[in-house]
Amino acid sequence: MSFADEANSAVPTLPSTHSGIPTFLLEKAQKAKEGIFETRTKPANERQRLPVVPLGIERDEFTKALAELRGQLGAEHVEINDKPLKDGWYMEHPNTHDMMTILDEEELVASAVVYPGSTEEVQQVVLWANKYRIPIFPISMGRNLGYGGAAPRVRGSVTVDLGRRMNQILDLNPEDYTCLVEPGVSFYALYEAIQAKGYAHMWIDTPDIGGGSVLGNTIDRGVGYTPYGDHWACHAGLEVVLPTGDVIRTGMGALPGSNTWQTFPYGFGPYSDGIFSQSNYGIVTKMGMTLMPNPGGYESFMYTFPKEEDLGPLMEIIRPLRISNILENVAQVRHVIQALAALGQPRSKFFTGSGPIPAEVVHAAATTATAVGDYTWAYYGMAYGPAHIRAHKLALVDAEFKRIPGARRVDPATLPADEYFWARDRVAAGVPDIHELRWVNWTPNGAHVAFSPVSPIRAADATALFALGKRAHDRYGIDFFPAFCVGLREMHLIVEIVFDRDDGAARRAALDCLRDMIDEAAALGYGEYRTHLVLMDQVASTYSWNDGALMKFNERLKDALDPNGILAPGRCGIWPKRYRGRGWEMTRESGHVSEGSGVEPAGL
Ligand code: EUG
Repeated sequence: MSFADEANSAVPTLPSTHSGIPTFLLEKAQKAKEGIFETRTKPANERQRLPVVPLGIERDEFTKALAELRGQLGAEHVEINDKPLKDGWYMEHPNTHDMMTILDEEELVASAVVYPGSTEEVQQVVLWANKYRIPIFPISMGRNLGYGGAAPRVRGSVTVDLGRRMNQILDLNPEDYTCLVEPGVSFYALYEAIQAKGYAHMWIDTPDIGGGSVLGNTIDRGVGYTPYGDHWACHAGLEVVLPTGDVIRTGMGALPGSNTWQTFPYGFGPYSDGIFSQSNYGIVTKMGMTLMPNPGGYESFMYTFPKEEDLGPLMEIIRPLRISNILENVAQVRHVIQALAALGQPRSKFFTGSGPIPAEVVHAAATTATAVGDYTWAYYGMAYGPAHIRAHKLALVDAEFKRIPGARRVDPATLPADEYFWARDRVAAGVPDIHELRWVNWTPNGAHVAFSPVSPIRAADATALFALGKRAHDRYGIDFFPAFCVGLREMHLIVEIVFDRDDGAARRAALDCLRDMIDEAAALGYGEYRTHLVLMDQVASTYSWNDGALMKFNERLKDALDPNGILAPGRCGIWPKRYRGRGWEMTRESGHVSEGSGVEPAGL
């Protein structure tokens, strides 16, 4: 299929596929797709490195093992990854590799993909992996874009795509405001199910784009933008298949017949849920999630601040307002360059030179090309509740924000319907969107990988991280897109580097820039809340207090729970015993190869 044909082919919809777009977003998605394929020049892939077989098993043995698994799950539920790698786009993403590759595209690839249909079948896959010592890598839906997508960390792992056949909302409780979901339920699908039931009194919380798995995003500790924005904090209860094939339910789920699984997260005894987030200690097959009551009204607001130096004073104003809940949601403080990028136009429309787009060009383009006009920082927030309650909070916010000279409240009535503001408005009201995708068009074949450090909400931290990021981006000639997502007492600075994934030099520059930022941030005492597969070893190594005591503890857990080291080896920097000391860590020095020098023999 040519790019033009691909651009015009229909976007899959819900409910015909679990990963589809809701019909209310179909037109937007179709437009987004056209924009993406218009800027695509990357030629179709022809595989150079076949067959892919994970280290530690001979090809014949691997083939035999897959045949056995076909017998167990059904032949149609086991696929070998030996075809050309197809990147697709957000709504039609691959489960075979990272479509936003920052390495050689055949580096982070699966050998095969399997589709279990139940918790029992997940157990079977796990037992099979133990029998043959085959690394498996579970994904919910594979939309962890910017952090590795669907790709496994160990080349040739068998990807366990949970979402394709396990995508039911098992419970949606309008009295307790809770739900119980399987891995294949997206934010789009959960939103649609709630609307279809007429449960207007319940809101979900969604990330910027709603195609991701609710369960997957939450166990990766993702963030959304309502008062329920800390997804992990809002979950209640897990069902987990352990790496040895046992299955457990956490919290109240451990008590047979309990009706409290989704309403009390802790149960009795050690709170074990934590070890199943950002780890490789188990495969989560069910998750409870709490839902927010419809607050009975809401109102988005946007303030702009003229100068780069306003960032520090703004953070000092935000902190007490946020901690005391006058600012009620996870807000974003974004740089004006992102307003340009959010137009969905390539950067070449504004600037055709090399190196970072100059500040004057950004400010001039913001003046002429956007409805909001020029500024340096924008705060996007929302007030919740009936009008009289909102009015009180908004008045406090207005008085505080206007202490910054030149602060401007943007009147939403002046903004056209497709202005980025309205995407923030919907997302902060729990309505999933796809608007945020627009900035991938900044470069041809646009891909993105995130640098995501956390810090307190303070002037000194915001300015230190901003300066650090700016310096690193300038060093590599990359445009700098900083967005501060303000939690309750901390903020996640999200810096997405957008690069042409068909350009080896651009990929390399992005990777070097990310590695610099991680090291420089750690030297100042900052760490990342989440990271891309390729950066996990480096980020894990920065959490090194007391001679790496935390990683030693993580490794003890890994050895106890996964003695054969089959589950997602290397995920979050945690390597099983069989892999340790064999050069599997991927660092700047190691040359960015996703394989080490073999594994300890199985000794079957
Ligand atoms: C974004 C936010 C994130 C993240 C990656 C991307 C949003 C980009 C708050 O967490 O991890 C606009």
